Amino acid sequence: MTDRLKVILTRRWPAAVETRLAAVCDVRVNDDDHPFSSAELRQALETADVLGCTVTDRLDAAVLGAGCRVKLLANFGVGFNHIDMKAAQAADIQVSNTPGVLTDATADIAMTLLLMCARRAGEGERLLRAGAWSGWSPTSLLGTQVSGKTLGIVGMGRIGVATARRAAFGFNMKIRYHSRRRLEPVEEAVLGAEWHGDLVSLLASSDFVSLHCPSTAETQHLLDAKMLACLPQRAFLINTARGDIIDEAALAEALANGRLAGAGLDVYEREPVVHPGLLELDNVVLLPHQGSGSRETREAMGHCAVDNIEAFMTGQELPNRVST
Ligand code: 8YV
Repeated sequence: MTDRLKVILTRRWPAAVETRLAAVCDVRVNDDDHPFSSAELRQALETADVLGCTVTDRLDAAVLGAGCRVKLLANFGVGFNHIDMKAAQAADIQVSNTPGVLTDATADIAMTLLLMCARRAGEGERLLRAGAWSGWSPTSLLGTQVSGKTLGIVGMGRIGVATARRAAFGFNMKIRYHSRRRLEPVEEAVLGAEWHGDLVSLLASSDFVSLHCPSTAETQHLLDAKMLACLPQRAFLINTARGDIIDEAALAEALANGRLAGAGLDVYEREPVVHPGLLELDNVVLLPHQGSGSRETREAMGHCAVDNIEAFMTGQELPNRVST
């Protein structure tokens, strides 16, 4: 029994997944599900063989320094910008993630935000709950039509494509995109998608822009004040990717000054802190990082993470190894 792999989960995972893991490993869970401090992360790295981590764990070079016993960071999530990959590599730690299984759930949230901000759904609900609805009127709470408009997608990976499919086939939207990798001609034809090598030209010609690129050194504040100014005044900006791709202060200012029609955000620069300027505005819909938050998806993410842990246990190639 003593040679069972020791796994520490920094957050609670869906019950079925924890049960599956406990059948094959010695698992320690975080009973009250609090986010781990750097000291707790460090202690876990020194005492376990595998750390099941999430976006709330800041695994930087200081935490991943010498003396780690952990040899696998099994990330519960696809994005891994919270892990210093160079430091992990230097400490001989493998990293795995959970791609694919959260594509649909995240694309659904992107469309939720797009529809909510275009049709002022948050504002309407707040008005009604405040007891301030005096009844229907021909001119109250008028939003923007979504069907037939142009959607600009930044980052045409799995989630970008899934969002484009929903927008094109569900809402008859015209799809334009900016991405490192261009789709195959046949994929472009199916979606009716037009590639823009230049981000400025994509921004300038979109009614809605949805971000689906990863957070990397190159995409930090990709949407800064200058780029935000390239969006038409009628445009709405949607972000389900990572908060630091947008300069949040510049976005709050553009929205407050009416230089941008609205925004729908699921992710933030300093989660769980949200820029106070955004909290005051009616033309922004704010969700608390719910992109992958369906029961089915979170369970699938957990099972995907466990598949990687089991492969590690048996010395096999990780199905979802992340490399730099
Ligand atoms: C996850 C996400 O739930 O997978 C991702 O990259 O952004 C989320 O949907 C979160 O990151 C958990 O680690």
